[in-house]
Amino acid sequence: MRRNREWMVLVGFLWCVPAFAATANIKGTAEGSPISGKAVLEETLEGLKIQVNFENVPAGKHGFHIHEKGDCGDKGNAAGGHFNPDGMPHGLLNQDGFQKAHAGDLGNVEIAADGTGKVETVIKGLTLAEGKYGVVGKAFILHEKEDDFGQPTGNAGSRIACGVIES
Ligand SMILES: [Cu+2]
Ligand SMILES: [Zn+2]
Repeated sequence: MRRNREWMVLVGFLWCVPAFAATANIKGTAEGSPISGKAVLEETLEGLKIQVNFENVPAGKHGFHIHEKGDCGDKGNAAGGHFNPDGMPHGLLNQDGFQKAHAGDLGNVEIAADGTGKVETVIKGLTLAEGKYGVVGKAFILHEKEDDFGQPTGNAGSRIACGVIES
């Protein structure tokens, strides 16, 4: 019996091995919007590496977050609020940590005059595995305006692009 149980634990463990990489295809929410973003997420020893390459975005700073629902309908509004499993105030996750920011608070993306911009960050604690801090099945949202880190969600305005995180 004991041996049987160990075997089941092993199978269970293999079943739960997290996806190693995930992607999101970010698209403009407005009809005919040229905005696009390709996101790649990878588990690393330092944390979850998130890389996004944006194209055709208006120049300047734009708030960029993970929102709680993987649904880009209704101009991105169906994605719900910021991913916030701990019920914390809005902040900047990499600086403030999980006890002082939403788990989806990635800050701002700076877009150059040619409409391109990049996100390259590693966030300790977020994961592609299931569970409280799992981001697969949630959505990236790019906002119209800069995230000024004010409450409750950074005053970043409407949702100009959205993409569901898929493993
Ligand atoms: Cu947002
Ligand atoms: Zn937030």
